[in-house]
Amino acid sequence: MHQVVLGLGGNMGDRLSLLKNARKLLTQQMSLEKESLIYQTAAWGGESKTPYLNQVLVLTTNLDAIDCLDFILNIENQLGRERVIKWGDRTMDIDILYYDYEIINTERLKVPHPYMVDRNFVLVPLAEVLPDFVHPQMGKSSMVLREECEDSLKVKPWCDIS
Ligand code: PH2
Ligand code: MG
Ligand code: MG
Repeated sequence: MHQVVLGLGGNMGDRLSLLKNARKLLTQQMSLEKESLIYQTAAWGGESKTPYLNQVLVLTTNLDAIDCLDFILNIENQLGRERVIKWGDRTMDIDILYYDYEIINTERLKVPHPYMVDRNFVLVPLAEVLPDFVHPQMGKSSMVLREECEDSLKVKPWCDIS
């Protein structure tokens, strides 16, 4: 079994239902171990003024990393994802933050997610669910990464999923 940590987010459509649907589709092939609260966050990077809902899930799966990626891309497509511009508005983005303790550096897949350490909308929910997990490249826990992050965008709890 592998532990995979996913960052979910979207800022178009019925954001809450889309997060719930993503979770439902993910758990068809993976089992859910932990989920963060859902946070409302200002759009990071790009030009968008539309706020996101973001959440981090911890799952276990038998899929290897590249099969996880294909599975996730398929779910994004099912949930209406269209890739128009980088960091543009989207219904659902699912990023692999961590896959076990692996470092993966291929053209298709980079793990840990290269931008995660710059983003409060990832680090706040991550520190909630895996405070002590150490980033394999940075050598720092989620809590330390969150404290050191210079991102000033607000990340506010939105609601519990239950
Ligand atoms: N995703 C992006 C770009 N900007 N901003 C927030 N708040 N949340 C996101 O998930 C997000 C973003 C590209 O993946
Ligand atoms: Mg992303
Ligand atoms: Mg993505």
